[in-house]
Amino acid sequence: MPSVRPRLTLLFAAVLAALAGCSEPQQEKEPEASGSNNGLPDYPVTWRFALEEIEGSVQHLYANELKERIENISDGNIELDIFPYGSLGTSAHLTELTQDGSVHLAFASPGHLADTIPEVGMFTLHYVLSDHNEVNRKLLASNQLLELFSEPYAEHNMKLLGFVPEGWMVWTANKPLRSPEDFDGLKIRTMTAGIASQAYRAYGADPQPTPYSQVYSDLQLQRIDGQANPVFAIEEMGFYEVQSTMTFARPAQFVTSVVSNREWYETLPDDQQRWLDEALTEVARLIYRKQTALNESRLQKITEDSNISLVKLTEEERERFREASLSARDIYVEQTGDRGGEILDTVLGMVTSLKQELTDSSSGNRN
Ligand code: 6CS
Repeated sequence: MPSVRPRLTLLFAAVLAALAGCSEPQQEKEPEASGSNNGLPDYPVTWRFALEEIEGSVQHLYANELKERIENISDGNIELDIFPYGSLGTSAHLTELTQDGSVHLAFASPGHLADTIPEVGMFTLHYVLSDHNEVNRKLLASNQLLELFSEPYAEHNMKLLGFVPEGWMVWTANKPLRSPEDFDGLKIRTMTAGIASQAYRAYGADPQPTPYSQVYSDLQLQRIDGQANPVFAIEEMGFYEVQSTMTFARPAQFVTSVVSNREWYETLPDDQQRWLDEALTEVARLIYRKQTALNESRLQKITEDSNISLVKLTEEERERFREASLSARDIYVEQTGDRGGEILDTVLGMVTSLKQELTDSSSGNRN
C-alpha cells in the first residue's frame, strides 16, 4: 500500500506556499546583457516537472526518460527536477501551478482538467477510441490531434506538448460489471471533472468525483463501491487490495497531456526550446511500448499477490456498454458547443481512417 495517501494534504499546503515565491515563468531567460556571462543564461537551468502519479508510474517513467534526454541533449545545461504525486498537490493544483509558472512542466489528465478546458472531456467519453492499440497509438501521436486541442489549452495559458496513453481503463468493484444494469446505483469513483461522470451516469451509476489520493481510503471504508484506472495504477495505489473483481471492458484509454506554462515555452531561448522539443519527440516514440509493458507486468503482480477475479467482457457485452454510453457524447457536445462537436467528429473520423489504413496495409501484406 503506497504511503502517499494520508500525508498528501499537509504536504500540499506547505509546498504550494514554498513554490508561490518562485513563480516567474523563466527567470533565466532575460540575463543582463552586461553580466559576467556575456548575455547567456546562467547554466545550468533547472526546470520543474510535476506529476499526477507516484514513483514507478507511467508518468514517472516518462519523466525519467525526458530527464535523461533533456540533460543529454542540452549537454547538462538543463536539469529536470521531478515532483511525483504527493510532493506538490492534486491534479487541479498542478494545473494552477503550471498556469502561474510555478512549475515549468506538468501532467494534466483530462478527467480532472476538463473542468478548466471542457474540450478535453472528450477523452473521458467511452468507446470513442479504437479497440486497436495501433490505431490509438498513431492517433495520440499525431500532430493533427495536437493542433485540434492546442488553442483551448493556449486560452488557459498552457502550451500543450503532447498526449500520453497510459493503458486501458479497467473497472474494479466487489462484483463483476458485465452489463449497464450492474452499474445501477453503484457508487463509482470518477475523476473530478463533471464530464468524467457522464458515461457512468448513462449506465445508471451514482458517480462520486474524488481526488486520486482519496480513492484507496474511500474504497476501504466502503464510501464508494468501485473505481476505474489503468492496471499499473490499480497495482501501485493498492486498489486491488480492497476490491474483489477487475472487469476489462476497454471503454477508454487513460490519456493524459503534458503541458507547460504557455509564456514560459514561447519565451524560451531558441536552443532551450529545441532541446525540449527534441527530447519530447524521443520520449513520445517509446512511451507507448513502455506503458504497455508496465501494465502487463503489474497485472502479473496483482494476480500473484491477490485472489482478485479477472472478468473480460465479450464483444457483445462491450457493444451494450457502447450503446448505453452514447448519451454522454450529447452532453459533451452541449457543454462544449461547436468547437467540441467538431473535435469529437474529427477524432471519430481519424479513428475510422486509421482503422481503414491498418486494414488496407494488412490485406496488402497478405497479397
Ligand atoms: O484516477 C486518477 O485520478 C489518476 N489516475 C491516473 C492513472 N493518473 C493520474 C490521475 O489523476
